[in-house]
Amino acid sequence: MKILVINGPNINMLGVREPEIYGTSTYSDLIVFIEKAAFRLGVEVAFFQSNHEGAIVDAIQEAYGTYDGIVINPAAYTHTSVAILDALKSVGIPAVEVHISDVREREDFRQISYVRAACVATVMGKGFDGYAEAMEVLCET
Ligand code: CA2
Repeated sequence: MKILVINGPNINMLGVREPEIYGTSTYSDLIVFIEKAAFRLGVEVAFFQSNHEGAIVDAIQEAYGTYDGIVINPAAYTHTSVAILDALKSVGIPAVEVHISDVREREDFRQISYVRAACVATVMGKGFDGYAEAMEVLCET
């Protein structure tokens, strides 16, 4: 099984500010964490991070025919992007939405998720562990 892990805008800045929300670990730490979890699960994993909506759409389209599952934290685009929703629907690859923080406990504008309609599950508020849980869900799907 091949899984593509997509992270959206500012996830590359993890550990730099707002440690009370996102923790003190960096994006590089996140990659290492996911690689170890993927090894334990026996899945292949690849990573894509971008601050640009269109680049994320391109990455989802390019996953077609190559990847069996997508783990996606669209970050702020979660709450705005019909384009990412449509891209996930267009490729039909099973996808799991992940959020490091528990967005249910946060601002009103974070209560909408456009991408959720194209995902088989959502994991939120579990920190980095949420990415491992998302891969487990894909293995069982
Ligand atoms: O909780 C999550 O994983 C989020 O997807 C993170 C996004 C936020 O817009 C979503 O509502 C929830 C933010 C990405 C990281 O933003 C940073 C902000 C300050 C310092 C470092 C990262």
